[in-house]
Amino acid sequence: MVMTNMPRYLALLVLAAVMVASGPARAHALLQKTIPAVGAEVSPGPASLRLHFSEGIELAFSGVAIAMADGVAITPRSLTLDPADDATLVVSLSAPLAPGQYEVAWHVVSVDTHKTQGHYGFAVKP
Ligand SMILES: [Cu+2]
Repeated sequence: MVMTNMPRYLALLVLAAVMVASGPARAHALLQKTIPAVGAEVSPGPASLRLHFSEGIELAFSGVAIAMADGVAITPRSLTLDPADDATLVVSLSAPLAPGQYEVAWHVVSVDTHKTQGHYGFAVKP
């Protein structure tokens, strides 16, 4: 009994180890770097935002929402991928952001079809 169950038990252990090793760190698109940076205070206000992820992004299934601290939404002019880097979303704005506190909410689908989402803030100084 013990002998015949051993291989299956080992196989499950190996499978678990593989899943841990190739889990979130490699397989999902995590936000790695943004411009302006997370929590930054910048001046003058940027005319675009850049969000760099750990994996390539499927633009059609990804989105970025920008809102001021009072809840007023900033409608982006366009959302594109950096032509040189499919892991970087570029949010072009109709005008440079005015001074204030901003919250950026993002959701993306990486090229492996996994969904991730998050949010961060930054400020534009007068
Ligand atoms: Cu993934």
